[in-house]
Amino acid sequence: MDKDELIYMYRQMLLIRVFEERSAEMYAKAKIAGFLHLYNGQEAIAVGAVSALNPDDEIVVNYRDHGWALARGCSARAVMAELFGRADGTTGGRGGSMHLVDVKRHFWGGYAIVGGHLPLAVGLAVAAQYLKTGRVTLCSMGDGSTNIGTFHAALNWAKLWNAPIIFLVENNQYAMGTSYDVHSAVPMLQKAAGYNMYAEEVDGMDVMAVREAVCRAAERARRGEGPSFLNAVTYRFRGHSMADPDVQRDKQEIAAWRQRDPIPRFADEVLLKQNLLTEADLQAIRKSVEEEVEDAIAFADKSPEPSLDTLYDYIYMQPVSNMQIGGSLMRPPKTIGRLSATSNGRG
Ligand SMILES: Cc1ncc(C[n+]2csc(CCOP(=O)(O)OP(=O)(O)O)c2C)c(N)n1
Ligand SMILES: [Mg+2]
Repeated sequence: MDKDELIYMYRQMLLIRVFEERSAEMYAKAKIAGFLHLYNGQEAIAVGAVSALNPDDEIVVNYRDHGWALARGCSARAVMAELFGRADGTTGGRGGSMHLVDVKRHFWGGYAIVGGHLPLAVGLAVAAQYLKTGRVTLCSMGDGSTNIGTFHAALNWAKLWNAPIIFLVENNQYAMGTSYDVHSAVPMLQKAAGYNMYAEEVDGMDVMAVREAVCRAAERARRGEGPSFLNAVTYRFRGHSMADPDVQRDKQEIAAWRQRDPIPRFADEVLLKQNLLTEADLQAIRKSVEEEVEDAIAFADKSPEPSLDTLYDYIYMQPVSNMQIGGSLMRPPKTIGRLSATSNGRG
């Protein structure tokens, strides 16, 4: 990789971190409704993985998706507008935090049902194989998802069909507040071995290690060698979502993992050590990232809410008018407003 590519990766990780820190503030100010799952600590995975793929390779992820959308090149403006539920968001304000999608960028989202996206990812991979597009599908998931039925169905079909897919587990070692040892009967790689699938464990706090592992897996898929399984060991620095006070994890454990923060680590071990950047350059990058996020917030704030007239759009393949759907009973009442941020569930 050349210097500019390395600096780009650093900036992308920092952009995700700053974007999410500001998102948490916007959530507290009730600018963002619904759920908000932050990616702090896991940035090296999305940035490393995306850097190893072609722009038209397919990516499918779970609800912890802001970092993936930004790493894939969605603008901070569009992602923030989506979090705000506004018309200029990646999904027109309809999806919100957990359903960021950008079809142009082959970024299929953003799924809230744990493990629900895995069979969809296998479908994308089999389609690419059938149509001979040469595209690889990358499907990321949490460690908790690896206990669910669709995980096993997806690995089975992927192996049986020799599908060009990479299953990337973002193993932050917890499903909500439940640790891996408590939620899973066997070690992670044994699950891949159950389907006789090529597997590797990778340091998810090291952006270059993730990039190299995904490169290897993508090359295998393109050579027709079928699916790969990567267990990227990582840690999230905050609670499961904004609704989680994070009382179940040990404070010392959190502090120890924070010492391995992938962003300063990459700056120290690569950028500064190889004299690619100075401390002053790092400060300048931070400033430009902070400005970009500030601009995204201002943009999202000004963006309009989706019009009520479009409430039933994108539901049917062949659009029908509101009247056709159900006459006056199905039409939205004129008084309907934005859902209040304070009426959220937990999540
Ligand atoms: C089928 C299903 N069951 C339960 C939930 C509630 N739920 C949301 S996230 C989550 C934990 C998932 O943990 P993991 O897969 O490790 O992902 P992480 O949040 O750590 O990224 C649970 C149980 C859900 N969304 N879907
Ligand atoms: Mg997890």
